[in-house]
Amino acid sequence: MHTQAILQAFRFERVLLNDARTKIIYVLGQVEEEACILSFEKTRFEPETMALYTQRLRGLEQEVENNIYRWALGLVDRDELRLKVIYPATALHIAKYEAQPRILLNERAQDYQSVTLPYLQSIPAERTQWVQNILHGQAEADRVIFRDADLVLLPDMKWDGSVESLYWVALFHQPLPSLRSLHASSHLALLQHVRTVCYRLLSERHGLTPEQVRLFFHYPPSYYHLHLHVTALSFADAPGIQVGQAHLLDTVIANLELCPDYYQKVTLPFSLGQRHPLALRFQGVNPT
Ligand code: G7M
Repeated sequence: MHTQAILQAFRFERVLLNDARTKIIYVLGQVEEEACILSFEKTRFEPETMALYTQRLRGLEQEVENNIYRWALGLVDRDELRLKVIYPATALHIAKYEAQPRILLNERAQDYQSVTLPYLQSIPAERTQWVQNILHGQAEADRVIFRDADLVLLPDMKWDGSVESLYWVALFHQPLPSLRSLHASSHLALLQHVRTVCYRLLSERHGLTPEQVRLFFHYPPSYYHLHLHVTALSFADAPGIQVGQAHLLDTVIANLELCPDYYQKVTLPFSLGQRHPLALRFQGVNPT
Protein backbone atom coordinates (compact mmCIF):
# COMPACT_ATOMS: atom_id res chain seq x y z
CA MET A 1 0.00 0.00 0.00
CA HIS A 2 1.38 3.44 -0.89
CA THR A 3 1.96 6.06 1.79
CA GLN A 4 -0.69 8.33 0.28
CA ALA A 5 -3.27 5.51 0.35
CA ILE A 6 -2.42 4.72 4.00
CA LEU A 7 -2.89 8.39 4.92
CA GLN A 8 -6.22 8.57 3.15
CA ALA A 9 -7.53 5.42 4.84
CA PHE A 10 -6.20 6.44 8.28
CA ARG A 11 -8.87 6.72 10.98
CA PHE A 12 -7.57 8.60 14.02
CA GLU A 13 -7.87 6.90 17.44
CA ARG A 14 -5.66 8.73 19.93
CA VAL A 15 -2.45 10.62 20.50
CA LEU A 16 0.25 8.31 21.86
CA LEU A 17 2.83 10.95 22.65
CA ASN A 18 3.07 14.68 22.12
CA ASP A 19 6.67 15.71 22.68
CA ALA A 20 6.74 19.47 23.01
CA ARG A 21 10.54 19.60 23.15
CA THR A 22 11.30 17.66 19.96
CA LYS A 23 8.06 18.85 18.29
CA ILE A 24 7.16 15.29 17.33
CA ILE A 25 3.67 13.89 17.79
CA TYR A 26 2.83 10.18 17.54
CA VAL A 27 -0.75 9.23 16.76
CA LEU A 28 -2.44 5.87 16.66
CA GLY A 29 -5.19 5.01 14.19
CA GLN A 30 -6.65 2.22 12.10
CA VAL A 31 -6.09 1.49 8.44
CA GLU A 32 -8.27 -1.30 7.08
CA GLU A 33 -8.82 -2.75 10.58
CA GLU A 34 -5.11 -2.78 11.46
CA ALA A 35 -3.20 -0.48 13.80
CA CYS A 36 -1.17 2.28 12.21
CA ILE A 37 1.20 4.73 13.92
CA LEU A 38 1.93 8.07 12.29
CA SER A 39 4.48 10.54 13.53
CA PHE A 40 4.71 14.14 12.44
CA GLU A 41 7.83 16.16 13.11
CA LYS A 42 8.31 19.86 12.50
CA THR A 43 11.41 20.03 10.34
CA ARG A 44 14.46 22.12 11.21
CA PHE A 45 15.06 25.52 9.65
CA GLU A 46 17.07 25.65 6.42
CA PRO A 47 19.63 28.46 6.81
CA GLU A 48 19.45 29.18 3.02
CA THR A 49 15.76 30.14 3.26
CA MET A 50 16.13 32.54 6.20
CA ALA A 51 16.96 35.63 4.16
CA LEU A 52 13.33 35.88 2.97
CA TYR A 53 11.70 34.24 5.97
CA THR A 54 10.29 37.44 7.45
CA GLN A 55 8.39 38.09 4.23
CA ARG A 56 6.76 34.65 4.38
CA LEU A 57 5.38 35.22 7.90
CA ARG A 58 1.63 35.90 7.81
CA GLY A 59 -1.23 36.57 10.21
CA LEU A 60 0.63 37.60 13.34
CA GLU A 61 -1.41 36.91 16.48
CA GLN A 62 -1.03 37.16 20.24
CA GLU A 63 1.52 39.91 19.91
CA VAL A 64 3.15 41.11 23.12
CA GLU A 65 5.46 44.08 23.43
CA ASN A 66 7.63 44.91 26.41
CA ASN A 67 10.39 47.43 26.04
CA ILE A 68 12.85 46.03 23.47
CA TYR A 69 11.19 42.56 23.57
CA ARG A 70 8.23 41.36 21.50
CA TRP A 71 6.82 37.95 20.59
CA ALA A 72 3.91 36.56 18.57
CA LEU A 73 2.51 33.55 16.76
CA GLY A 74 2.57 33.47 12.96
CA LEU A 75 2.05 31.29 9.93
CA VAL A 76 4.61 30.46 7.26
CA ASP A 77 3.49 29.04 3.97
CA ARG A 78 4.90 25.75 2.61
CA ASP A 79 6.19 24.71 6.02
CA GLU A 80 7.37 21.11 5.77
CA LEU A 81 6.59 18.21 8.05
CA ARG A 82 8.57 14.98 8.36
CA LEU A 83 6.19 12.05 8.34
CA LYS A 84 6.81 8.48 9.50
CA VAL A 85 4.42 5.58 9.15
CA ILE A 86 4.45 2.21 10.89
CA TYR A 87 1.80 -0.02 9.33
CA PRO A 88 0.67 -2.50 10.40
CA ALA A 89 1.90 -1.54 13.88
CA THR A 90 2.26 -4.20 16.57
CA ALA A 91 1.40 -3.89 20.28
CA LEU A 92 5.16 -3.56 20.83
CA HIS A 93 5.34 -0.51 18.57
CA ILE A 94 2.41 1.06 20.41
CA ALA A 95 4.07 0.36 23.78
CA LYS A 96 7.31 1.84 22.44
CA TYR A 97 5.81 5.14 21.32
CA GLU A 98 3.09 5.65 23.94
CA ALA A 99 3.83 8.10 26.77
CA GLN A 100 4.32 6.13 29.97
CA PRO A 101 6.39 6.30 33.15
CA ARG A 102 9.80 4.67 32.88
CA ILE A 103 11.37 2.28 35.36
CA LEU A 104 15.00 1.37 35.98
CA LEU A 105 15.82 -2.35 35.94
CA ASN A 106 19.00 -4.29 36.66
CA GLU A 107 19.52 -7.21 34.34
CA ARG A 108 21.91 -9.68 35.98
CA ALA A 109 23.48 -12.43 33.86
CA GLN A 110 20.93 -14.92 35.20
CA ASP A 111 18.05 -12.51 34.38
CA TYR A 112 19.29 -12.37 30.81
CA GLN A 113 19.03 -16.16 30.60
CA SER A 114 15.69 -16.52 32.39
CA VAL A 115 13.80 -13.33 31.39
CA THR A 116 15.36 -11.47 28.45
CA LEU A 117 16.44 -14.40 26.30
CA PRO A 118 12.97 -16.05 26.31
CA TYR A 119 11.51 -12.59 25.55
CA LEU A 120 13.74 -11.96 22.57
CA GLN A 121 13.17 -15.51 21.30
CA SER A 122 9.42 -14.83 21.41
CA ILE A 123 9.73 -11.87 19.01
CA PRO A 124 8.63 -12.94 15.51
CA ALA A 125 11.39 -12.90 12.90
CA GLU A 126 9.45 -10.44 10.74
CA ARG A 127 10.19 -7.70 13.31
CA THR A 128 13.72 -7.52 11.89
CA GLN A 129 12.69 -8.05 8.27
CA TRP A 130 13.71 -4.43 7.57
CA VAL A 131 17.28 -5.35 8.65
CA GLN A 132 17.34 -8.42 6.39
CA ASN A 133 16.04 -6.30 3.50
CA ILE A 134 18.93 -3.87 3.93
CA LEU A 135 21.55 -6.61 4.41
CA HIS A 136 20.39 -8.36 1.23
CA GLY A 137 20.18 -5.17 -0.82
CA GLN A 138 16.38 -5.34 -1.12
CA ALA A 139 15.64 -2.03 0.62
CA GLU A 140 17.39 1.33 0.92
CA ALA A 141 20.11 -0.01 -1.39
CA ASP A 142 20.62 3.42 -2.97
CA ARG A 143 21.22 4.93 0.49
CA VAL A 144 23.97 2.51 1.57
CA ILE A 145 27.21 4.29 2.48
CA PHE A 146 29.40 1.22 2.84
CA ARG A 147 28.98 -2.52 2.47
CA ASP A 148 31.37 -5.43 2.98
CA ALA A 149 31.29 -9.03 4.24
CA ASP A 150 30.92 -7.87 7.87
CA LEU A 151 28.55 -4.92 7.85
CA VAL A 152 26.34 -2.44 6.02
CA LEU A 153 26.49 1.25 6.97
CA LEU A 154 23.64 3.60 6.01
CA PRO A 155 21.69 6.66 7.17
CA ASP A 156 19.42 5.94 10.10
CA MET A 157 15.69 6.45 9.53
CA LYS A 158 15.92 9.34 12.01
CA TRP A 159 18.59 11.33 10.11
CA ASP A 160 17.35 14.66 8.72
CA GLY A 161 20.37 14.93 6.42
CA SER A 162 22.26 17.71 8.25
CA VAL A 163 25.84 17.15 9.44
CA GLU A 164 25.04 18.72 12.85
CA SER A 165 22.50 15.99 13.55
CA LEU A 166 24.23 13.20 11.62
CA TYR A 167 22.73 9.81 12.43
CA TRP A 168 23.95 6.64 10.70
CA VAL A 169 23.44 3.01 11.63
CA ALA A 170 25.75 0.04 10.99
CA LEU A 171 24.09 -3.36 10.65
CA PHE A 172 26.17 -6.50 11.09
CA HIS A 173 25.72 -9.52 8.84
CA GLN A 174 26.34 -11.93 11.73
CA PRO A 175 23.02 -12.67 13.44
CA LEU A 176 24.14 -11.46 16.88
CA PRO A 177 21.10 -10.43 18.94
CA SER A 178 22.70 -7.71 21.09
CA LEU A 179 25.57 -6.40 23.20
CA ARG A 180 25.08 -9.44 25.47
CA SER A 181 26.29 -11.71 22.64
CA LEU A 182 29.67 -10.01 22.22
CA HIS A 183 32.79 -11.95 23.21
CA ALA A 184 36.39 -10.83 22.72
CA SER A 185 37.54 -14.00 20.98
CA SER A 186 34.88 -13.82 18.25
CA HIS A 187 34.01 -10.12 17.96
CA LEU A 188 36.85 -7.82 18.99
CA ALA A 189 38.23 -7.66 15.45
CA LEU A 190 34.74 -6.98 14.07
CA LEU A 191 34.21 -4.08 16.50
CA GLN A 192 37.60 -2.57 15.69
CA HIS A 193 36.79 -2.94 11.99
CA VAL A 194 33.45 -1.13 12.23
CA ARG A 195 35.11 1.68 14.19
CA THR A 196 37.79 2.09 11.49
CA VAL A 197 35.19 2.05 8.69
CA CYS A 198 32.99 4.63 10.44
CA TYR A 199 35.88 6.99 11.22
CA ARG A 200 37.11 6.82 7.59
CA LEU A 201 33.70 7.52 6.04
CA LEU A 202 32.74 10.21 8.54
CA SER A 203 35.97 11.99 7.67
CA GLU A 204 35.71 11.47 3.89
CA ARG A 205 32.05 12.46 3.60
CA HIS A 206 31.62 15.13 6.26
CA GLY A 207 35.08 16.06 7.56
CA LEU A 208 34.15 14.74 11.01
CA THR A 209 37.00 13.55 13.25
CA PRO A 210 36.73 10.75 15.86
CA GLU A 211 36.49 13.48 18.53
CA GLN A 212 33.32 14.82 16.88
CA VAL A 213 31.22 11.65 16.81
CA ARG A 214 29.83 9.04 19.17
CA LEU A 215 29.51 5.39 18.22
CA PHE A 216 27.31 3.37 20.54
CA PHE A 217 25.04 0.39 21.05
CA HIS A 218 21.67 0.43 22.75
CA TYR A 219 20.90 -2.02 25.47
CA PRO A 220 18.28 -3.25 25.33
CA PRO A 221 17.78 -2.51 21.64
CA SER A 222 14.36 -2.23 20.01
CA TYR A 223 15.51 -4.76 17.39
CA TYR A 224 17.51 -7.83 18.39
CA HIS A 225 19.84 -7.82 15.42
CA LEU A 226 23.10 -6.17 16.44
CA HIS A 227 23.50 -2.64 15.10
CA LEU A 228 25.73 0.30 15.95
CA HIS A 229 24.46 3.88 16.24
CA VAL A 230 26.69 6.60 14.75
CA THR A 231 25.82 10.19 15.66
CA ALA A 232 27.51 13.59 15.50
CA LEU A 233 28.52 14.88 18.93
CA SER A 234 26.97 18.22 17.93
CA PHE A 235 23.60 16.41 18.02
CA ALA A 236 23.61 17.15 21.74
CA ASP A 237 20.22 15.66 22.53
CA ALA A 238 20.24 12.82 20.00
CA PRO A 239 17.55 10.33 20.97
CA GLY A 240 18.77 7.31 22.93
CA ILE A 241 22.09 8.66 24.20
CA GLN A 242 21.12 8.70 27.86
CA VAL A 243 22.65 6.53 30.59
CA GLY A 244 20.82 3.27 31.00
CA GLN A 245 20.53 2.91 27.23
CA ALA A 246 23.71 3.86 25.36
CA HIS A 247 27.03 1.95 25.52
CA LEU A 248 29.92 3.61 23.73
CA LEU A 249 31.76 1.36 21.27
CA ASP A 250 35.11 2.44 22.77
CA THR A 251 33.92 1.32 26.22
CA VAL A 252 32.63 -1.97 24.82
CA ILE A 253 35.99 -2.66 23.15
CA ALA A 254 37.88 -1.70 26.33
CA ASN A 255 35.66 -3.95 28.47
CA LEU A 256 36.18 -6.91 26.14
CA GLU A 257 39.94 -6.32 26.16
CA LEU A 258 39.92 -6.42 29.97
CA CYS A 259 37.57 -9.36 30.27
CA PRO A 260 36.73 -11.44 27.16
CA ASP A 261 33.29 -12.55 28.45
CA TYR A 262 32.42 -9.24 30.13
CA TYR A 263 28.97 -8.99 28.51
CA GLN A 264 28.01 -12.53 29.50
CA LYS A 265 28.81 -11.73 33.16
CA VAL A 266 28.00 -8.09 33.85
CA THR A 267 24.81 -6.70 35.37
CA LEU A 268 23.34 -4.21 32.90
CA PRO A 269 21.02 -1.53 34.29
CA PHE A 270 18.52 -0.05 31.85
CA SER A 271 15.33 1.96 31.79
CA LEU A 272 12.15 0.98 29.95
CA GLY A 273 8.58 2.17 29.68
CA GLN A 274 6.73 0.36 32.45
CA ARG A 275 4.26 -1.20 29.97
CA HIS A 276 7.02 -2.46 27.65
CA PRO A 277 6.67 -6.28 27.34
CA LEU A 278 10.20 -6.80 28.69
CA ALA A 279 9.49 -4.56 31.69
CA LEU A 280 6.31 -6.57 32.34
CA ARG A 281 8.30 -9.81 32.29
CA PHE A 282 10.78 -8.34 34.80
CA GLN A 283 7.79 -7.52 37.01
CA GLY A 284 6.61 -11.13 36.81
CA VAL A 285 3.88 -10.52 34.24
CA ASN A 286 4.52 -13.02 31.48
CA PRO A 287 2.29 -12.32 28.47
CA THR A 288 1.62 -15.35 26.31
O1 G7M B 1 18.90 0.29 19.20
P1 G7M B 1 17.51 0.40 18.64
O2 G7M B 1 16.97 -0.95 18.26
O3 G7M B 1 16.63 1.20 19.50
O4 G7M B 1 17.68 1.25 17.31
C1 G7M B 1 17.22 0.89 16.04
C2 G7M B 1 17.65 1.99 15.09
O5 G7M B 1 17.33 1.62 13.77
C3 G7M B 1 16.95 3.31 15.36
O6 G7M B 1 17.91 4.34 15.43
C4 G7M B 1 15.98 3.45 14.19
O7 G7M B 1 15.74 4.79 13.82
C5 G7M B 1 16.70 2.68 13.09
N1 G7M B 1 15.75 2.12 12.14
C6 G7M B 1 14.62 1.46 12.43
N2 G7M B 1 14.03 1.06 11.26
C7 G7M B 1 12.79 0.31 11.19
C8 G7M B 1 14.79 1.48 10.22
C9 G7M B 1 14.69 1.35 8.80
O8 G7M B 1 13.77 0.76 8.23
N3 G7M B 1 15.71 1.90 8.09
C10 G7M B 1 16.76 2.56 8.67
N4 G7M B 1 17.68 3.10 7.88
N5 G7M B 1 16.88 2.69 10.01
C11 G7M B 1 15.91 2.15 10.78
